[in-house]
Amino acid sequence: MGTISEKKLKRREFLGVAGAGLAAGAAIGFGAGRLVTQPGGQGTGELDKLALQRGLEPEEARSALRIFNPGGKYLDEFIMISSGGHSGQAIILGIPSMRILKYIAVYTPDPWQGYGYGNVESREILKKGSSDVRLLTGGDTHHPDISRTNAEWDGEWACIGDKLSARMAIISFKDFATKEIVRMPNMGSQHGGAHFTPNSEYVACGSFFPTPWEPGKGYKPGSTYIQLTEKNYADFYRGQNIYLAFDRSRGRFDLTRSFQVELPPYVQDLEAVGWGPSDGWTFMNSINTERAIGGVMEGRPALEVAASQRDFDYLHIINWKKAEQLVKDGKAKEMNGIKVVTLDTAVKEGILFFAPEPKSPHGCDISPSGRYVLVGGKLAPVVTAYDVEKIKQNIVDQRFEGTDPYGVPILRFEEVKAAQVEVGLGPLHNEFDDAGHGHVSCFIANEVVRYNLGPPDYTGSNTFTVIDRIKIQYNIGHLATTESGTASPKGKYLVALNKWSIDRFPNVGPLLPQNLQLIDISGEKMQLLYDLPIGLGEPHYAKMISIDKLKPLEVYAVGTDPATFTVSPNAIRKGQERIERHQVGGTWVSEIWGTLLRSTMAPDIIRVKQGDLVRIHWTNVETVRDATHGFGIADYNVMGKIDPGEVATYEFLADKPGVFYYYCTEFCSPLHMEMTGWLEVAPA
Ligand code: RUQ
Ligand code: CUA
Repeated sequence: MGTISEKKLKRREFLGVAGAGLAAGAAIGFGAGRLVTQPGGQGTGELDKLALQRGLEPEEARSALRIFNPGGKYLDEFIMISSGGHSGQAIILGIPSMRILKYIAVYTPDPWQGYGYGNVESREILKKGSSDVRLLTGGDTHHPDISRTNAEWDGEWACIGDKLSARMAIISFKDFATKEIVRMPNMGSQHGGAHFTPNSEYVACGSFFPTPWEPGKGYKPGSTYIQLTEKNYADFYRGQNIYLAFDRSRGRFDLTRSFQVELPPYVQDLEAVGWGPSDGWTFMNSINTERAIGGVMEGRPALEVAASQRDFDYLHIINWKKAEQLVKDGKAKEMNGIKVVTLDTAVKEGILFFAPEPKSPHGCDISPSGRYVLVGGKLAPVVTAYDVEKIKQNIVDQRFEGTDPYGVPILRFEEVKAAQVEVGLGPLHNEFDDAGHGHVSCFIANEVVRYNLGPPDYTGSNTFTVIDRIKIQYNIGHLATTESGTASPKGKYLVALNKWSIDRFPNVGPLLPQNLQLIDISGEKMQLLYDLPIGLGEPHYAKMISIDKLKPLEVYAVGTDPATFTVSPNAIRKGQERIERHQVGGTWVSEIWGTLLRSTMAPDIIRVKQGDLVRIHWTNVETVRDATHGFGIADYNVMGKIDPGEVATYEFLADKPGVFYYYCTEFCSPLHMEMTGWLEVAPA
């Protein structure tokens, strides 16, 4: 074709390049009237041309303008904390720009952040967060949450769970760094999520795989053994839901005030902790209520077949306030360092109830009013809405259809259901906006589906009806809307966290990035704005908080120990540097107190003897923002950073003689290349 293709013509018409379209303001739908076309109609049409040159459709060009954030401007309205999946990290992004601002090392060492490479503070965090089996240096982060005041996020702390080894981590939003990891007792793995109670008294989290469970003794990783048979599984394996007591002033968990509820050996899945009418209650999904154990090579059907037989599993309903009172009344049993409300006690005292739920469900989310629990059917193409008021009334009235094999009362489905919304194939997670809508990810249909909630969340007609849907590329697992999971979501944006991304990006080999897609949810029709490849582990879940709720530090006050945000006992001032050698037990310790200031590492010569334990306390005495210094020693696997004002300790055994270089790894000044030193290890 000699001239312009039809498609291009159409686009040119739309862009207003053809004909009279270039006249003032009429040019292109993407606001370029203001940018390039001057009043009076004398436009250059430069943006139009650029869009054409790059083959961009008008909507694509418009989307680019809607989210583009030039350097130096602060146009982002939200900060998103996303899990980094099997990278063991958390990801911080700006929304709507979708720019990645930080990876936070949580369960996995990271040399840039000085996490796990000789740095003592982070080593202690990883050590404390390990099990008795061994030091754990990997994790599978799934679900973050943010600390709450009156059920609203206050932006002080975040927590994020490790699915792999049942751990919970606390991150401070003062410095976006991990402060503590705890290994949750009696649990083998977790997938309930991480959920702050409305005033951050506890973080609730449920187990995934049931653990072998010695009655009265519980489970200890690395020692409890009960042979895996179908009978033993039913009789001597158990799930758990934990309430980790949280000390918000220190940002630490307190196991002595924490408690657990023992659950039947179903595979417990995601949960939610309520507010408003659901305050005091936890709702939690389950799969495999068939109690299948697998055994394809032992003559049994595959687990996924045997575990999907029944049309209903059980929504677990836990009265956690009552459980807390039972613990205070001394009715819990101590097992492996935590108080456990046993299954028998939970049944007897009215702590635990079930409601049938179709069918191997996944996400469990509470509507902004606190009135509805929305369950994504996964194998059933419906979102089931449970009415919390009905649940509570039926419990008061003791209206049950029977009990499960462990005596747990089962509510009648029809009595507690508010509605079922037919959404499509593979519904997983529900997130909400400020206009009474739910948005559910449909994994098989590759869609986000929007529906109306019921009153008081949505008071119009057509309650619990699908009103819009948008295609996603591809296989959306999870999604996040702004401040969903609180009483007042903000609307505007939705991020789809997709598990597949085939054909979205240039091929960089068989391991493909995951794909995040930004969607505008402010209008009647949802609109796709942007794709963001994430070259890290799978982002299972994310939370988006209004940026003005965060009050991060700019620098640490000089001499700060970031673990506690107080003055470190090892803080020194410039001129107070010193080296000491002393014996602890049978070991010689060379202990160094040094300072970092552009462009000197003092000391710049450290002489020790082979076999010494070398302990270096660096105080970065800078007071200027961004004056971070790095630290790395050749051949000793020591690496890290020391932020302005920070005191950080690095430790290693100098077991090989030689003369080793160390240097600042951050290009911090014109004389950065000179910011170096020597470590001399004299042969023993
Ligand atoms: S969430 S299995 Cu739907 Cu943890 Cu990813
Ligand atoms: Cu300090 Cu480079």
